[in-house]
Amino acid sequence: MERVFSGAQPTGNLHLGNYLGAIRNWVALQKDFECIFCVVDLHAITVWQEPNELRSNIRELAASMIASGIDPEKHVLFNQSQVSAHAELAWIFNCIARIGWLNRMTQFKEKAGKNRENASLGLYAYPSLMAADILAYKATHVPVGEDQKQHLELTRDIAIKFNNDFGVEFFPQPDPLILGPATRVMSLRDGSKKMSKSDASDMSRINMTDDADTLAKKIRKAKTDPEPLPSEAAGLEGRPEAKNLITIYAALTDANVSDVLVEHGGTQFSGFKQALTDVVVEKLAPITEEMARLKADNTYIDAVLAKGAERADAIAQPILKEVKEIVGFLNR
Ligand code: AQP
Repeated sequence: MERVFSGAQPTGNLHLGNYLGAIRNWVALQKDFECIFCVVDLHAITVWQEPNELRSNIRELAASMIASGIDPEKHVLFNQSQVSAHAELAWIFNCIARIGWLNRMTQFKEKAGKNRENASLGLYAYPSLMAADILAYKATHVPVGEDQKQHLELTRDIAIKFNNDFGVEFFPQPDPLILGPATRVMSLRDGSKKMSKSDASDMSRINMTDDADTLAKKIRKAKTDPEPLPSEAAGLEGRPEAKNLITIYAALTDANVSDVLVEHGGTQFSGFKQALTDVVVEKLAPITEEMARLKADNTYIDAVLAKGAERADAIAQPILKEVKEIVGFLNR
C-alpha cells in the first residue's frame, strides 16, 4: 500500500515556502494516497518554545493545514506528541543510526551555528525522530521541500540498517516527493538564504497570516537588482532574487518560469512586483480568512487533533509491536 507521511513544525510564522514547498503538494496528494499529516511538536522543542506560544502554534498550524485544503475526515491530521510510537521508535533508531551519519547533517550545522556545544541533544538527533515519524507508519512517500532531502536519505539508511541488522524485510525505503516549481523558496531579503520561520527579519518572509497591506509592503521592499527582467530563464542565472520572485509567481499561477518571462521579460521590477502582489493576495487571502475563522474555533481544532491522534495510534501501534518483537523486547 502506498502511504504518504509529512509534517511541519508548530514554530509560528508559517510562510509561503512552507505552503508552496510542502502544504500545497500535500493537498494534491490526498487524491491518490492514504495520507498522514502531522504537526511535529516534538521536533519543535529541539529549540526552546514558550509553552503558551507552542499551544497556540499547534492549533494555528492545524488550522492553516485545514484552511489550505487538508481533509481531516478522509486523511489523518494530528500532533506528534500525542502518539507515543514516535518517541519510542526514535529511541530505537537512535541506537541504529551512527554518530558519523548525523555529523553530516547540514541542517544541524546551520541551526546549531557556532554555538554547537550549547545546542540541545534533541536538535542533533532530530533526523532520527524524523525517521521514526515516517517509518512508524511504514510510509512509502514523503513530500518535502528540498531542505529535507538529506534527512530523507538518512531515513532510508536507518530503514536499511534496521532490516540488515535484524535480518528482516520490515521497513520500506520511503521516497522523497520534491514537487512543484517552488521546492526552495528564498528569503525576500537575501536570495541565497531559504525563506525561514526562524529568520529574525519578518520582512524576509511572506507569512500565511499577513494581510494585503503587509504583503504589498514586503514585496515592494523585496531585494532585487537594477536590471530589467530577462526574457528567458537562462537570464536568471546569477540573479537569485529575481529568480525567486519569478519562481513564486510561476508557482502561484501554475505557470512555468519561461511563460512568466515571456509575459514580463524586459519590464522593470516595480511593475512586476505589483503583479506579484496581486497574485499573492488573490491566492493567499481565502486561506488566511479561513485560517482566522478556524483559529477562533479551538473546540473544533482540538477535536480534529484528538481524533487524528487516535487514528494515527491505531496504525502505528501494531507496527511498533512488531518492531519490539524483532528487537527482542517482546516474545514473538
Ligand atoms: N523556504 C522553503 N521553500 C520550500 N519548502 C520549504 N519548507 C520549509 N522552508 C521551505 C518545507 O516546509 C515543510 C515544513 O517545514 P518545517 O516546519 O519542518 O520547517 P523547516 O523545514 O525547518 O523550515 P522553516 O519552516 O523555515 O523553519 P525553520 O526556520 O525553523 O528552519 C518541510 O517539508 C520543508 O521542506
